[in-house]
Amino acid sequence: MEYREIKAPNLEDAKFIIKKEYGDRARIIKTINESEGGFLGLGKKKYVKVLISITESDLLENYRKNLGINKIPKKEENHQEQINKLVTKEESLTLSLLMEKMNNIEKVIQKGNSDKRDDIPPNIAEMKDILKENEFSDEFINKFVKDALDTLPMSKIENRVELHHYSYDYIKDKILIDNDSKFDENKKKVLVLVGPTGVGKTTTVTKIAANGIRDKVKVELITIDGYRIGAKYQLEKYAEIMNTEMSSAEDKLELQKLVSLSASNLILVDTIGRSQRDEMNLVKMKQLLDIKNCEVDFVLAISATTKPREVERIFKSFDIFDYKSVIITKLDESDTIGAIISTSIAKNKGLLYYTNGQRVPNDIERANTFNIMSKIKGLEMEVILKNSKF
Ligand SMILES: Nc1nc2c(ncn2[C@@H]2O[C@H](COP(=O)(O)OP(=O)(O)OP(=O)(O)O)[C@@H](O)[C@H]2O)c(=O)[nH]1
Ligand SMILES: [Mg+2]
Repeated sequence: MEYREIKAPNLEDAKFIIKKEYGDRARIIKTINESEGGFLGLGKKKYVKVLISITESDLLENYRKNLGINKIPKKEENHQEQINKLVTKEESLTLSLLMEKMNNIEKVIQKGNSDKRDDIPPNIAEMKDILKENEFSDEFINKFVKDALDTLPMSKIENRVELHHYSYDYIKDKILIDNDSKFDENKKKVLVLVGPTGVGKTTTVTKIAANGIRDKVKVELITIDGYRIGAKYQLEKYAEIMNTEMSSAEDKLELQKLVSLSASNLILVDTIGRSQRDEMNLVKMKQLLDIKNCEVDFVLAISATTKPREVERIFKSFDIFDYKSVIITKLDESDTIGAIISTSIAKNKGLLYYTNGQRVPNDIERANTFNIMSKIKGLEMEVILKNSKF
């Protein structure tokens, strides 16, 4: 079974197109009235979207009939050639129908050859699109589709809201939250922030410090970024404002000494931003950060603005630090975090914080499943609200 979405100015036009394109055997499943454009609610253009089901053989047969082509194009033929062949035969249709037809032909070829969505029910296809829109990895999406098809009865799949509930729980149950990294006055803990350049490590270190101080934790800041003009100064300024200790370590011995002698409960180490491609310097930094005789957690800071294809690479490059958890920074600049969520799930890393602005100390939140799930766009509002704490 194939599913098609037809867009037309009104239902009558949509039916005309459906009849012309797919003949009598196309079945209308759903009609949605929508509007687009306009300004402040004025001048919106109304249109209707109609979802129909049709079998693939009928579909191709109808294309063939409509376009006056006797042979169904072979699958191995170049897609563009197929489209060109079909389009050049088309002389009588109006330009709009022609455009519609080309889109549909492209979809048939794509679906037939690559996506294999032929058997996917429309609600699962829609959820697949939502996950894609949120930039979840292909691996995550494919597993989701498989699990949904394997575990859900058809009655639940066909109920859109039920499927949204399932999807919400599916993702929520997989997200890991780092709840262990609690800072208290009875022990000494070192938190080392590593990550690519400019993601907001120094800013985040100061935000965590300020929140620690607020919670009556004795906090100390250490930077190993003492060489860069301005880098040390940036942290020094914040330490001064927060009235907390701040030191700079130039080598492994110095760092170890500072940590061993510290009487603080939370020692935050700010590191030098390193590109995920700069493997040599990442190894050097790892050697410097080899702190002994103390509880040390490495945390990867990664910006929500990172391109999806870079996310996995960053996670992988910083593997040498054996980081325990992840901080998502700059969520105010991009709220598309599917790539970071799916990669942290795949790599078994917990989410610790997310930051959502430049203001110190306000723009930081401890991660929990609810606030992370609320960042996923496209899920039904009633599903979000039902799971919301508020
Ligand atoms: N919009 C936004 N900007 C942020 C956030 N966190 C940090 N920044 C800004 O990002 C810029 C870089 O922040 P830093 O804290 O210096 O980043 P860094 O990772 O320490 O940079 P390097 O040490 O050079 O690698 C600054 O302008 C910060 O104000 C955030 O959550 N949202
Ligand atoms: Mg920095």
